[in-house]
Amino acid sequence: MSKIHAQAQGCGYDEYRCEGEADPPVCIKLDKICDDNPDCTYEEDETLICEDTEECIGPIKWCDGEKHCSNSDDENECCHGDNEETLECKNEEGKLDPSKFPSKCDQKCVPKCDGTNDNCATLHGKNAVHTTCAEYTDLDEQDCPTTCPNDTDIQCLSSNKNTALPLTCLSPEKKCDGIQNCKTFGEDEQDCPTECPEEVHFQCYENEGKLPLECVAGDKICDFVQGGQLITGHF
Ligand SMILES: [Ca+2]
Ligand SMILES: [Ca+2]
Ligand SMILES: [Ca+2]
Ligand SMILES: [Ca+2]
Repeated sequence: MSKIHAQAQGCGYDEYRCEGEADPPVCIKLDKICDDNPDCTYEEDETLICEDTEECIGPIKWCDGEKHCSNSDDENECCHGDNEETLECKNEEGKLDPSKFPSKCDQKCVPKCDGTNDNCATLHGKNAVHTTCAEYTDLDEQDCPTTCPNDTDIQCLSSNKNTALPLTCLSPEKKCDGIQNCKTFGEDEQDCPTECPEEVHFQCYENEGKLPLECVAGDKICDFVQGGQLITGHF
């Protein structure tokens, strides 16, 4: 056990902080762990034992990432809230949020289909101050669509080389509108025309070099009067 571990829990360096919300916390000397006498309110100092050998392991070595029981009893089930209760991920309106995935081990809602494994499968340090996720699975990244629903959609390139996720789909009007909507590479604003086609006689030069390109037919004029908004009118 590190010094930081004990200190941060409000107990001394040579003490274990018992489970529970007691204030001040229940602190026991380390030699009270596995001494055959329950000292903690919930008796975890005596009840965390290897099933096969019945060796008492105690709460500090339980779920610390290191195997102490020959059959790994102490490291097998280290999830938090690992119970029958189902975790539901809801949005602000109280409806199920399809963009979130219930990461049951740490009882959190994590981003689904964002290209990153966020689903914690095994936590370590059940009794540590800072629990860490020891193992992730990609359950939150399975069955994700990788192409946009409409053929005309602009599909932004993913910043993640190995996956098309997160999927960003833009409506075609977002192409060359002067706003970089594909956040990572901005490809919706690349290869955009910079000159008006020949059949159109001029472009509005106040807008020169900027997108969106405003092309005006020869029988119209550019008018910049209205609050800087480009409007066009006839001669
Ligand atoms: Ca004890
Ligand atoms: Ca262990
Ligand atoms: Ca994810
Ligand atoms: Ca755009």
